[in-house]
Amino acid sequence: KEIFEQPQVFYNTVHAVRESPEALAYFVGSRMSLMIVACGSSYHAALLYKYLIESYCDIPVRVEIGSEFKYYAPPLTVPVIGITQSGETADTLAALKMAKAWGCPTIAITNVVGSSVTRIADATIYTRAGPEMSVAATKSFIAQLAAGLQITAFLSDNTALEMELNRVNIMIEDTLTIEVEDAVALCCTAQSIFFIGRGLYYPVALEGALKMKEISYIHAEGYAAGELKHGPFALLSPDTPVIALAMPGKTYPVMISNIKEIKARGAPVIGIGIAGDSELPEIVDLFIPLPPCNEVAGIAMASVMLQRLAYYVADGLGCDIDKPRNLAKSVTV
Ligand code: F1P
Repeated sequence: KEIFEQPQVFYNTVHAVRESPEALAYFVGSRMSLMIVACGSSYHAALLYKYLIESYCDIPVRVEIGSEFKYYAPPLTVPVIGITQSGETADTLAALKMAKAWGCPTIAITNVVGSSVTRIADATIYTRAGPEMSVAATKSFIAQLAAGLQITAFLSDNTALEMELNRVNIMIEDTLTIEVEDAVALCCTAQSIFFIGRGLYYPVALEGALKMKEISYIHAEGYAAGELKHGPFALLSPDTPVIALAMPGKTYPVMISNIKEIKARGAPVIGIGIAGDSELPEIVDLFIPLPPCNEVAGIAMASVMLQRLAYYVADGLGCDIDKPRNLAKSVTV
């Protein structure tokens, strides 16, 4: 249900952020650099923000894992953004409090009105995912992505990007019915699964792997595609499928060569790309075609596709999808 709500969630969040001029004004004073802190899926959203804001706005962005912030972050007086669906994640709250104590302006991006993070931060931008009951984040991640894209469009004054965002909900809708049965069957028997991507698709791969391990209990790793040769190649085998995001853009040619290297080492590859691609289907074991799209829609569509894959694998293995073992919806201690 929550996966299916995502087209509307994307649309609602883009429009809600557009209507938050006071909170957006906090970003305007921060043209020098930004820091973002978050945990779990929200951390993966933060990595997407870094790629987006650095490439569209030329603003350096540093991203820290909430639980590591206190060890690595030097006192800086840059604006610090905390992304947290629940607004209650202890490590993210602690990081924002530290940032405030250093005199940094703080901005919360959260889904929950009146949550603790809104009382700590100087300004809040709300995502509009609605209540998320499932422990694994799906629609809240897409809402965070929508907010990040709209913030990027605002900061770069990029009306073309803003226009593109008006269509992404339709593109997500088109992703919800694409056939994944064969890929699910391949994953259900896997010992371990690698998810690989490059550029913006690297955080998407990290999030895909997190969804898979959270709800199906299959060991999964997200990797920057070029890093696989620095160790994980040793693990490649016919029992270790690799899910490769080979979407159009500047990372496509090098993804194709990464996939060939993986195939040469005996691992089956599920390629996620664009319908009509003549090269990718020839070199992978299974091809999942997404409708033709640009990069912005592509990251949303690929994220949703990986959520669906994890969902059906977990379902096939009889897992309790909404309440995975050992996990809590928000980690408050
Ligand atoms: C962070 C998070 C979620 C994850 C799980 C535990 O939550 O890691 O991404 O799905 O529910 O917490 P939040 O800070 O975004 O609320």
